[in-house]
Amino acid sequence: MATEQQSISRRLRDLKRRLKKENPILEHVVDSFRELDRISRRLGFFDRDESHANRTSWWPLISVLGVYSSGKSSFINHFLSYRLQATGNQAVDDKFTVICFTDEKAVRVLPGLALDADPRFPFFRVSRAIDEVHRGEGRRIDAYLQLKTCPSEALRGKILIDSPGFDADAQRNSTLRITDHIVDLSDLVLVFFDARHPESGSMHDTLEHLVRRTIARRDSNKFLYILNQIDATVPEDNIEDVFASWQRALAQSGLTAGCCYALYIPEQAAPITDPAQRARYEGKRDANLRAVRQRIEQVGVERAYRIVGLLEQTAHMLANDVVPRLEQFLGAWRRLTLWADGAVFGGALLLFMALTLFAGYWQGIHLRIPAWEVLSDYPAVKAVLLGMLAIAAGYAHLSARRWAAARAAGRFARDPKVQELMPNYARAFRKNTRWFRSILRRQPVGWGRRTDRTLAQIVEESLQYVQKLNDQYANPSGETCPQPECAEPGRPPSNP
Ligand SMILES: Nc1nc2c(ncn2[C@@H]2O[C@H](COP(=O)(O)OP(=O)(O)OP(=O)(O)O)[C@@H](O)[C@H]2O)c(=O)[nH]1
Ligand SMILES: [Mg+2]
Repeated sequence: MATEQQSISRRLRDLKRRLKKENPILEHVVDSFRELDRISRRLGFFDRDESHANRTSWWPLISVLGVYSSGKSSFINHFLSYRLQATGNQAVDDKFTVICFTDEKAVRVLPGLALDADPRFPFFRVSRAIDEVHRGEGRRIDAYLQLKTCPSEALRGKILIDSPGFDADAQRNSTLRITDHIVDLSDLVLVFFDARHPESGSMHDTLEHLVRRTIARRDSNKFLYILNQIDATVPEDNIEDVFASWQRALAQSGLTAGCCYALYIPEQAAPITDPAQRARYEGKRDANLRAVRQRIEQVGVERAYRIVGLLEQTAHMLANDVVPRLEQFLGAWRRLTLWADGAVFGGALLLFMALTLFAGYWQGIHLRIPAWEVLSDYPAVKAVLLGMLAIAAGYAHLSARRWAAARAAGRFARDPKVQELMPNYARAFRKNTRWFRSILRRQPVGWGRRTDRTLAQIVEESLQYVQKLNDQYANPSGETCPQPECAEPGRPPSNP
């Protein structure tokens, strides 16, 4: 355990060192996360090997999702200028590939376990999340994930995720769970569509899961919708019609404003013979590829806001969710323990009274138990008997506390916020009900006015970080879309 903690603090030190060069504001954010970790450990909410800093990707994360065989992997290879991912017209990718930079010359492929067990990557402990939706599947993490390292300079300081296409029949809950996880963590989500197959089942699934369900998100501006393979429209020269019908499909799924691009991958397309048509298609393709690239390059900005946002969110969560729930738990535990003690000791007293009355040991208000009087010559035996009685009473009280703790914890089992972090809450409940903790204590262990002030200070700091980021970036939200195909907010997406 101690080594786990050392390795967490070593990791955070490494992170700070790297961020110092890249973005000094984030370097300080690491310290604030450390403070939150300390508070969480004192509350018993975190183990020594846990850190709030592990709940996010510190590197900008770009995911490529969408229709199968739409060219997701081809786009990644084009972006990296490296033939990293296999491409082909059948469903090629059957698992998610996390791609990160390496200084080595060669590409390495590592199993999903490497991602599941390493807190520096965005899939840390994702097997648990998979287990929640599909019991036992978490063990098969290698079937869902792999890690590839690649020496392409375009990748330096970023993480890319390639994904299996959305296939109407093959979608399983675990895959959707991972997709949701990726969407939550990503700073930029490229959703790919295929200009060749506007009506496929995969298209329908993509519209449902990655358009309809995501448009109401607060961070919906991180989604870019890409109609790929528009070179397929060259023979009929009907790019406008194809684009318009794609836009209608998006609009039917609720997307009335969003960043939409039409393009094709230069290396994959057959040459266009007619010079005028070639110039038109290539002009469109290059402008859109440039715009997508620009958004990818900008993603470091979004990442910085995301991390600062997480800091504030975590401080709020501890003060407004975790601590009030622990207080409620303590209240329930106290009441149940008092009831159980009352029942056990009251019952024992009643039984004693009934037996002694029945045996006729009461003379008025005086109780005379002959066997006890015989023992008056043996004080040591009396002391041992009284000691045993005290031990039995202590044991009964501890059992009542344990029973009450289990019952009180059970009351929270259906609370979705507790369910999400069940192991953490269970640990904090245990810490608060250890045998030497008084049931009369109202404040959770590790909580007090000072901790409350520290959390308020962290929230204040996070606002200051946001201001500093605003000062640092001329266009902090990265919301504008400097590309020709982008729809303006509030207006339907434009035609090409
Ligand atoms: N003509 C043309 N073909 C393309 C383009 N992009 C990709 N392709 C071809 O389309 C097929 C599918 O491309 P992939 O990159 O494997 O597609 P994917 O989305 O990664 O597919 P899955 O991983 O199976 O979901 C391959 O045969 C590519 O050569 C494009 O812009 N134009
Ligand atoms: Mg692929």
